[in-house]
Amino acid sequence: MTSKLQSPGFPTAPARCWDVFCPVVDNFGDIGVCWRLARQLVAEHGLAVRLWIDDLKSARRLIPTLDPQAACQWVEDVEICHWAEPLPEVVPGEVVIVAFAGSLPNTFLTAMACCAPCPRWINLEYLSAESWVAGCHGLPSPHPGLPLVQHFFFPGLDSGTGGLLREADHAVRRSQFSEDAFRRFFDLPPREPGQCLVSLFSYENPGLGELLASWSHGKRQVLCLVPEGRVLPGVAAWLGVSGLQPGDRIRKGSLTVTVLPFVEQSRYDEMLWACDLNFVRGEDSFVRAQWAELPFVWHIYAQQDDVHLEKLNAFMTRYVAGLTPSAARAVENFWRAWNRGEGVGASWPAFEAALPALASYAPAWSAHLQDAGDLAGNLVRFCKVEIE
Ligand code: TRH
Repeated sequence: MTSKLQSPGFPTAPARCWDVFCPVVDNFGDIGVCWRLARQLVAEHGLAVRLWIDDLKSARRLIPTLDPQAACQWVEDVEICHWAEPLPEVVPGEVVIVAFAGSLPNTFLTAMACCAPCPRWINLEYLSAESWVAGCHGLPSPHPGLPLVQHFFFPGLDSGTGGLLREADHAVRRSQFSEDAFRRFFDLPPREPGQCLVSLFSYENPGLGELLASWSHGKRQVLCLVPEGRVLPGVAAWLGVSGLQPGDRIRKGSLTVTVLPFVEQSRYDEMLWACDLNFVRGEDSFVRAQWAELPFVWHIYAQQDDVHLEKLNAFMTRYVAGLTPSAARAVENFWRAWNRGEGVGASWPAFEAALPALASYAPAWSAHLQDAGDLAGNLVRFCKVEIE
């Protein structure tokens, strides 16, 4: 891309360069999606990606080798740049993606307007299963003062949306997964006969105690893997301990809680594959649980005025449509209870009874989602970038 910018100090963008701007919300969140997308664009589409992150310190949790002091660095062939104020003066790439309602600095927008041709400008939205999504996917939104047009790109469940992120080698990695190797890595004992393995990655939840009590009093042995994170203080409080660290293992009745370290995304995938049931949250882990083809429970990110409950309903309506009425009811009741933090203990038994049906259904649901195509590939096609 050539630029009419005259400043001799501007570094030019590498060939086939895409800029991805990732605002870090709530000390963490959206980096999970952007980091995955950036690596996939590089590895599968041969693009040069500059990933701009405003909060490098928070991002380090997901990208452990990241140096939070470095303005620019390379990790896994992605150039990670600090999205600082003011932004360093660079010539924009041929595609500029702004994730999750981030807003670009005016200087960068002006630089985009000076390019010939102007970069494709994409507003990468949050995932939603609501019915309006397909109608809004791909819509243009002209900039009021500059000759730039932003396009909305919506992840989604159906063809006609942007689809969901899924690496091309996901099925191969999944088929090569060894539960023994996974257990050795995390120093977990061999599976006891009949034991139910659960991963618990969620936000703080007032219903947590009821859930742990149901498992503790249940007939079936439950091994609950809790990665370091926001739910851990609640687990510690319920167990009556002052704090929990990775490696801690505590038994109470039929329940054994094991705390795991926060691991890189590919290892987290393995955790999902190893378990019989996964509690996930937000957006990226929620999608990964569906690719794992196993029963899961979604803790959606809470928004003002309970807007998130509508999104939860929209997804549940779609997800349960292929289940028997009793399994569908069990999912709806338990997921609602978990998201409201009320009635968790009462709705657990029916949900537990539905687990075999959910396990049988999961591969078909995953296959259905794959019909919408992979988000990175859909994005590349949308931007009409030639692929060698
Ligand atoms: O962090 P999240 O709560 O993200 C959310 C959503 O994106 C939400 O829409 C947003 O508004 C909010 O943040 C602020 O949950 P999510 O999306 O599942 O991201 C967590 C990431 O962490 C995901 O990429 C999986 C990854 N992960 C690991 O890499 N290792 C781990 O050990 C664990 C537990 C998770």
